[in-house]
Amino acid sequence: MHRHITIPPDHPRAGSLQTRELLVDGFRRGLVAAEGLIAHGRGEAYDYLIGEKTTQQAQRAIKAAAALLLLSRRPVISVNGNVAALCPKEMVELAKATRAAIEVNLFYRTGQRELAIKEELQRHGAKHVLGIGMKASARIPELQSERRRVDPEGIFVADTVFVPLEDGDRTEALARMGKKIITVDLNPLSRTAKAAHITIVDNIVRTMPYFVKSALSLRESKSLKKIYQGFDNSRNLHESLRIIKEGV
Ligand code: PTJ
Repeated sequence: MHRHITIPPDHPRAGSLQTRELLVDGFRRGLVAAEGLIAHGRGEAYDYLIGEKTTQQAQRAIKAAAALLLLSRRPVISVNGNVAALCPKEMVELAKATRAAIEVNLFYRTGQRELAIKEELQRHGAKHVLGIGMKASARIPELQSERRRVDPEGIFVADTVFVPLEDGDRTEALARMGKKIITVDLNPLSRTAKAAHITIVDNIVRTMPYFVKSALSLRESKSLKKIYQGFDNSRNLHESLRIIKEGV
């Protein structure tokens, strides 16, 4: 029997508790890895330090990321268990807004979870989901075992990959393959945060609605290159760290 808790809407930490419930529910539905619950706890700690808001730096990073996806010829959006539990609808909306492909790409890969995530994305309107089963047959060089498998029609041939909440080894390997990397990571000190070209230091729950809106509003823009080229990720990470240290 699963316990269901009702979170009082006036609880001072209602938002954060609701997000936890999404993950726990995602775990019970077979979307989230047990390790994903721990990863979220680490994210929460950084979120607390950053003030649980989408900072101006994060807003700038989101706009640059939307511009880059729109400029790319073969953009791919990578979805893992945590992302599927927290924001499946927005991932599909972003893919549609930027004409990106969606690929399920798991760190703790199991066929069952892959399928559950694919179905969750389809329930939210995804037409075609890459990276499932034998289709994930190409390999990221230098990585070991199951963690290196990617879809030969997706991440393997992508020019830009959006990999939120990603492990450092894989982000670094994808960057070495010459791909432009966009990530969401609340920890500005992580290897993923440093290896990516655009790091959105924000909770993915807040990021995604803003990301979809930005992509939709930039679709006709003539300044995409300017927006993307004006973005400096090391400055972005430096400023995000300063906010954590100094609170402003
Ligand atoms: O579903 P799978 O098998 O692909 O596994 C997914 C996880 C997230 C478990 C896997 O990719 C993993 O172990 O990731 P890491 O190495 O723990 O990195 C996740 C990063 O995301 C950490 O730096 C966290 O601080 C950060 N993070 C966690 N939750 C959030 C977050 N960043 C933004 N928003 C969040 N909600």
